[in-house]
Amino acid sequence: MIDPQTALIVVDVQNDFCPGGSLAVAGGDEVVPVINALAQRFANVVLTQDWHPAGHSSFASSHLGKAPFETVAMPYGAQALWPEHCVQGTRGAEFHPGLDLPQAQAVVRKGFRSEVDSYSGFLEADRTTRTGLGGYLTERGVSRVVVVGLATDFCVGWTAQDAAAAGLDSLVVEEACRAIDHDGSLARAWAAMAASGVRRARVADLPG
Ligand code: VGL
Ligand code: ZN
Repeated sequence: MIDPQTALIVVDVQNDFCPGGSLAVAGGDEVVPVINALAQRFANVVLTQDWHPAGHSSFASSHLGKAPFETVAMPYGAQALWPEHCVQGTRGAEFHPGLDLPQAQAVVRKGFRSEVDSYSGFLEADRTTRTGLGGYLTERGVSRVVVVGLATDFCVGWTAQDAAAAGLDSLVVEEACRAIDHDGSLARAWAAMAASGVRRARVADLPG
């Protein structure tokens, strides 16, 4: 068993990010058995869930003349636009049915404010509004996180970087993640994670 000061953060393993979903990540469903097995070794498991209202500002369909993967200027900076995904209460927003984590202790929803996106499980895209996950982990005595899920180059990467910025030891397990990889976004994300002090590991490198 991995020590109780470490938490596994399972990011956005939801139907819309898996094959057949509206923002499908190639091989997204392949992380499910890897995460199920890995999670058995953790005393603390937390999930994030992308959870957008209909008409969310990160949807291309909310901006006249814009297509998915274009960007738009938001008050907090450039926002990438996506197909409609993870709309609150829809099947696409549900966790993948194969995800078997009854032991998970908390689910942190994010992206639920119409005008602000949130790739990170800690800090929304305005880089000011906190989700509460940092406080939750600190109160629980967690000082290390292992981040897995979808997608490596967006929600996993931002979550892992914000964990490091919050002073947590932050590690991403590469074969428990899959990427969108649009326009070099995956290489950029790994570089940004490395620069932020996020460690990159494989399942075999983990203790316990
Ligand atoms: C994500 C794009 C938009 C993710 C969420 O989970 O990586 N990517 N919303
Ligand atoms: Zn989203």
